[in-house]
Amino acid sequence: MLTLCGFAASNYYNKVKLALLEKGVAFDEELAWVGQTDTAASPLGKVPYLKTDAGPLSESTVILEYIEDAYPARPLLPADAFQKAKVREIVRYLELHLELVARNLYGEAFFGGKVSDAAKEKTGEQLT
Ligand SMILES: N[C@@H](CCC(=O)N[C@@H](CS)C(=O)NCC(=O)O)C(=O)O
Repeated sequence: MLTLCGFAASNYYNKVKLALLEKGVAFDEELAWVGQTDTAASPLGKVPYLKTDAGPLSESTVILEYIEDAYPARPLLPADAFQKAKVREIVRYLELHLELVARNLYGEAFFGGKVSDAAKEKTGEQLT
């Protein structure tokens, strides 16, 4: 059985959760806030991490690759090598050049904080 650990406000957590749901793989969820993680499962204390019968895995993209390999019945990646690489390319762009950049705005967008106009402008430039 798989147990996905983390919290629902994490895009990385939801990335793995959606893959499991799309593939129809059974899993449990375990709430793990930042600061409450199992460092034996996630050495840097980040979420998500996945508990498997073989042991724990961390890093969302690595977890996605594991799920795809371990549960091939409903593949999310195309069989063709080039098309598969194109899907991974989109995922990488979203991770590095959208999510990480947009994260600069989360304090104001989601958590009632304030982001400076300069930070907003810089973030906007990075996203265009
Ligand atoms: N590269 C990691 C990033 C995961 C990540 O940054 N998760 C955030 C929550 S959205 C976290 O755990 N932050 C706590 C920390 O960095 O200490 C992955 O893809 O799983």
